[in-house]
Amino acid sequence: MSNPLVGIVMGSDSDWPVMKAAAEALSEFEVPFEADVVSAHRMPEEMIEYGKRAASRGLRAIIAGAGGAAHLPGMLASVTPLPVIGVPVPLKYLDGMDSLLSIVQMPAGVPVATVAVGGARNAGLLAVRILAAADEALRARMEKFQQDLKAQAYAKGARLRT
Ligand code: RP5
Repeated sequence: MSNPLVGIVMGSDSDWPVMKAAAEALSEFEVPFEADVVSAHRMPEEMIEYGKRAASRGLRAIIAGAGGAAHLPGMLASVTPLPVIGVPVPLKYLDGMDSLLSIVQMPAGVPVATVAVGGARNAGLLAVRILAAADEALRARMEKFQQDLKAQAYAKGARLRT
């Protein structure tokens, strides 16, 4: 995809079944993105390089997902000025609590916007909102999306009543 505005990174390709929901959300809003495996533990130098170069390459936000000892979002946030959205990926044990706590408990001064365990779709939508803050057309699309959500909720309620 040319000129990506959002970088989706994950610790392993095994995270993709969860992380692809972020890509789908960005695609719905036609936001260009890139998706890569950048492991904090298995390729630390490359991970730091990715974070350092992200802003100058034109990215405007990073979505980082990892499971277990999930250090990727926080480490990226420590080397980039861009907003970093962390996605806790649930693994076989501990229901993703390990990943959630690894990502959410950042020290003051190094923020990571953490979504729910497995919440990659919301990570994608949050990235859209970040971009929409300075993009009127994108903001209008987000408002339409929100109106549609409300209409769907009403329709479901109406089904219960009939
Ligand atoms: C984490 O280890 C990755 O983010 C992934 O969630 C987990 C397991 O990775 P694999 O062993 O499946 O490659 O760093």
